[in-house]
Parts: sequence; C-alpha cells; structure tokens
Amino acid sequence: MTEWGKRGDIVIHTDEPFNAEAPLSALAGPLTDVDAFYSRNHGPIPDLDPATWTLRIEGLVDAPVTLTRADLAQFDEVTLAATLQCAGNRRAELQAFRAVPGEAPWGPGATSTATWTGVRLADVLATVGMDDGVAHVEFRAPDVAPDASPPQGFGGSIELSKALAGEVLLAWAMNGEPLTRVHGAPVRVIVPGHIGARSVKWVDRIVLRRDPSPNWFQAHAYRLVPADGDYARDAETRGLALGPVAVNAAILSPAPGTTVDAGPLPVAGYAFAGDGRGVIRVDVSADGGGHWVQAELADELGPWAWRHWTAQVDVTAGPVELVVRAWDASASTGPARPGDVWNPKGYVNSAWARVAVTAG
Ligand SMILES: Nc1nc2c(c(=O)[nH]1)N[C@H]1C(S)=C(S)[C@@H](COP(=O)(O)O)O[C@H]1N2
Ligand SMILES: [Mo]
Repeated sequence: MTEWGKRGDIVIHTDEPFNAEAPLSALAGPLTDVDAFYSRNHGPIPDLDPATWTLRIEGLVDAPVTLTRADLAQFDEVTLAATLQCAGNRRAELQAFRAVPGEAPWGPGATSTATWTGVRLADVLATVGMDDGVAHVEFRAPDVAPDASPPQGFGGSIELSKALAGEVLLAWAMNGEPLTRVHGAPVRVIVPGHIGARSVKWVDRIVLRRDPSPNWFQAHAYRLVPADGDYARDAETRGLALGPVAVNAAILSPAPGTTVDAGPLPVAGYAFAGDGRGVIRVDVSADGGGHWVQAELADELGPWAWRHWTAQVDVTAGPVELVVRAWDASASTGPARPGDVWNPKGYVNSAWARVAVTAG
C-alpha cells in the first residue's frame, strides 16, 4: 500500500497534491478496483466528518436549503456504472509532439470505472424552488487549490439540462464501498460522460446560476485553447469550456516497447465515448493505420461506461506500430495524430492511440 490506500504499482505523478494514475494492468477489467483507481487532486485532501457535513443549495432559489447526509438518504438510492476520465488522460502523447510545461505527463491510466451509489441530483433539485432564469448548476468544494489564481476552493458547473438528466449523482459509495477520503467522502458529484473535473469531490455547496461558474477551474482552467494561443492570456477569451468527453481509445496490451512473437497477436484495450454516445466500433491496425481489423467489443456496462475490446492482428518480424481508433454513435472518431489535437494545456487527447513493439 502507498498513500491514500492505493496499491504499490499505482503511477504517482505528484505526492502533493496527490496525483496518480492506474497501472494499465489494473484497467483490464470492466470495473477498476478502488485501490488502483486513478486520483486527481488540485489541493490538500480534506478530512470531512459525515456527521457534521452539510450540503447547501443556494443561488437563484426561493430560499436556500441545507441538507445533511441523513436528509440525502431520504431520496431514492440509485447505482450506476460510470467511467471518470481526466481531461489530461493521455497527455504524454501530446507532450511527445510538443511540450506542455507544468502539466503532469499522464498516460492512458487517468481514467477508471466504478459503480457509484447515491441519489439523483435531479431528485434533490426537484425539491428546491428554482427561479426561471437558472441555466447552470455549480458545485463547490472546500479544498483550496494553490495553483488557482487567486487560490480558491475547487469548483465547476454543468448545464441545467445535464443536471436534470437523471444520471448525475450525489454519490457516497464506489464499487459498493463507502467513498474513501481521496475520492471525495462523504459525498461527491458524479457527472457521467463529462471530463472528470466536473465530478466535484467533497461537495458542500450547489449554486443555481444564470451563467457558468466563475470558479477558476471552470472560467480559466479546463479550457481548450487554440494551438497558437497563449494559455495564460487566452484561456478566458479564446478557450472553450470542456464538457462531454470526445470518443477515444487506448491499448492496454501489449505494452509499449515489448517484444512479441511474430504471427497472430492479441491486442486489448478500452474505448470511451462521452455523454452516453456509446462506442459502436473499434478498429485495430498492425501497420500504422494502413489496414484495419474490427475488434470484438465486450458487453456494455451501460451508456456511461467505457467499452473494452480485443482484436487479433498478424505481425511479421521487425518493428510494428499498433494503432487503435474507436467510433461513437455519431460515427465520429478521433484524428490520426496527437499533433492534430495538440493544445496549450494538453487536454482531451482523442487521437488514435499508437503502441510500438518489436515482433521477433
Ligand atoms: N473538490 C475537488 N473535486 C475534484 C478535483 C479536485 O481537485 N477537488 N479534481 C477533479 C478532477 S480534475 C478529476 S479528473 C476527478 C478525479 O476524481 P478521482 O480522484 O476520484 O479519480 O475529480 C475531480 N473533482
Ligand atoms: Mo481531471
């Protein structure tokens, strides 16, 4: 065990704040064990007492409401499988194209899947007298992030339509176990299909608003700035706020740089399409993208989770470039090269994933 109950082979990028990605071997199953689930934090991990924790709902409401953990338990309990994917997942491939200074070189392990148990945000909001002008729902947490300017608690917002869609949860359990501190205990938001940053941990305040959250992590960070832009200068003016995750895929085995037998080679990985679009096809190539075979898709875990896939390709002795691309229900796939989607903070790498091996 390492910090925060994580297993020894988790890949730690920084200790403070704690940022660690899942070892690829831990991502082969449909659900990710909690001790291998990636964790992304912008500040110190709060230690909140569930007995005194409250959730205040305010903003454009008739009257603010304060709920305890016991109040939340009065709503219908639901459990759903959802993949969390950090906007920085697979940033290292973007950094190999062009530097992204000051940002962790996440591999394909900044994503994981669990079942989440809690209550629907929609059910809770239905009990609050909401003004007509509400268009965004903001979540706030008490962990103060030193990298924000000025330093402030973590937060973000989603559109009201998403908040009311039924899949957005206030969750207190993960894979059937009480949420651990590092994953947001006692209660966190789960926004399935959107970048991980919107799934605010340790949530203690919900603000109903006309406009998106002014929180630094919504208004400045987690924005897609054009490749020729300067992040500090352009994030708020030319940056697009990230929301639903673009369709993407990664190869979990074979591992990069390994030697494999010439002949039939099994290749396996995951694919994910945000906002419930679903992965409908996965193509795998053993010649850098010249020819493709269709992978076999594992059973669906539901609209909010990744889809595992396996394929068999034939490789001849020598260097081999394995490539994977996934297609979603809108018949979209990512671009061929990371350079096609490179952006100043290295977010949402949706390029085809490539793994170089040697066949011997
Ligand atoms: N309060 C709070 N919530 C947060 C964060 C944070 O730093 N503070 N990080 C966000 C980001 S960027 C991601 S990717 C996910 C990671 O969730 P996990 O640590 O449970 O895997 O939490 C999100 N929620
Ligand atoms: Mo993230």
